[in-house]
Amino acid sequence: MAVSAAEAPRLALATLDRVPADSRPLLRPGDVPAGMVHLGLGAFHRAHQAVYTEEAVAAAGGDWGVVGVAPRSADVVEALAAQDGLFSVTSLSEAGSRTRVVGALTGVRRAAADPAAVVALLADPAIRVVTLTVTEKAYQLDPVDGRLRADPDLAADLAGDRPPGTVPGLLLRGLLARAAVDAGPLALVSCDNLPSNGRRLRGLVEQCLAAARVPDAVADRVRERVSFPGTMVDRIVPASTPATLDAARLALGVADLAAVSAEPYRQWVVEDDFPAGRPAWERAGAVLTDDAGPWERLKLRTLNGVHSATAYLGALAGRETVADALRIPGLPAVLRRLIAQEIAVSFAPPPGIDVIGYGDEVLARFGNPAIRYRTTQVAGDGSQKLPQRILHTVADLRTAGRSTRWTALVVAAWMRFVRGTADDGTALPLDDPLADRIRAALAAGRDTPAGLADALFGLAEVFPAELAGDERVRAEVVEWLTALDRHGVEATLAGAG
Ligand code: CS2
Repeated sequence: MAVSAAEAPRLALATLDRVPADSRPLLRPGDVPAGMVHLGLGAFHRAHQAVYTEEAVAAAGGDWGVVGVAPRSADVVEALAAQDGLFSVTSLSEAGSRTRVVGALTGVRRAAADPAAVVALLADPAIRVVTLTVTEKAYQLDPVDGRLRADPDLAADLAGDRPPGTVPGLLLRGLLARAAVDAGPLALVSCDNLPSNGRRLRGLVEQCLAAARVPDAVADRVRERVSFPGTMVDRIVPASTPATLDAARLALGVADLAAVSAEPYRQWVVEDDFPAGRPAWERAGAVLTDDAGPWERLKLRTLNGVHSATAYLGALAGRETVADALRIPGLPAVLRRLIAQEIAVSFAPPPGIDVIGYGDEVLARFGNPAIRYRTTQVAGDGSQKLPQRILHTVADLRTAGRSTRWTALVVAAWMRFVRGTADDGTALPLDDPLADRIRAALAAGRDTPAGLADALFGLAEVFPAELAGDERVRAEVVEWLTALDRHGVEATLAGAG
């Protein structure tokens, strides 16, 4: 029976009996001892690793309860704490929706409120796997060369001048505390959309050890006991909205303030390098492999690259969601050409995968009208996303002497997006860790297509020197910028055949 928002009790262990039987969790928080920590309690983790881990433990057992740590956000921690760690995932498709409560979390913490408790948790011998979904920018790595960024908060964390507040700082202090008590081996698993995410995370830890001047013997002890499996993670999970919470309440009969909604599809490819064991994620459909690299390139270049392309062009054309943007006449055809003529020929896919077919499925997933993924959400943090999503493709196409026409359109769309005005004159948000640098570059340049291109190609954190100096790519980008400037997105795409 539907209950109104005001009268619905909160989702919690004590109210689970009010939840329809087929929506109840597979595990009861508290029944399974903690074995994992997850850093980053955003919607993606709740709809992805938490679901896989709950299903794996329900199928195969193991002490793999997850302690969820939010680096900063208080809201999600408060909501989950009040719900005994329970939350629901609603899978949305045109055919209907299905809501299920997930019981993977055995506890939640907010690092900013008590960093020492999180460092102690990372040093707990019971913890043998740490997964991360903290978004690209939280790694504080330069997207072009993977070097640690010069940032005052990070520097203070690495110097040990204060309790750690950044993700690299928490990891470093946690690993050092772990080595000090000899807590045993650990897998540190990046589940963010970074290129070679396992290698990037290893590089991050190495750079932190060096910057903090950790003595060699201690650094060696850390290195010997930590593995960095690479992963490819995939599920389209938009930010939750009041409508997400309403849908959960209607389905469950109780109020869930940590509810998320997602597409039904999900995929997880994980390198099987866990020195102290792992949940049987394969029992939940994950693929365990020796090398996630080809999967990661497939997904970052095709799914995420095309997501970003749709987001920039869609936002410029005033479309609120990715699904709305796909209804711009001519856009699906352009995206198919981008995939077939440039992305698919830029890298070696996993054996047996046809990139064009994968791309068609991706476009069908983006078109799911039940998923309201805002174009401006995908468009955010472009300086951190563009390199692995589009620019690595451009670099490989250049090396092979191939055309970069469609990837140049995506670069031009990003440039026009960060300039801050949609085709109808509406202001667009610049939500990016390099926003100040981008604004300064724009202010110093001329507001012409060539001036815009030159100003932004000069951002060395985004564009490697060889790419910024490539006259052909620059000319293609300027040509697209000129067309977008004169005609706007819709007419440009209509004439783009
Ligand atoms: C999106 C991703 O917001 C974004 O940048 O491209 O979050 C995307 O939805 C996921 O990677 C899908 O697996």
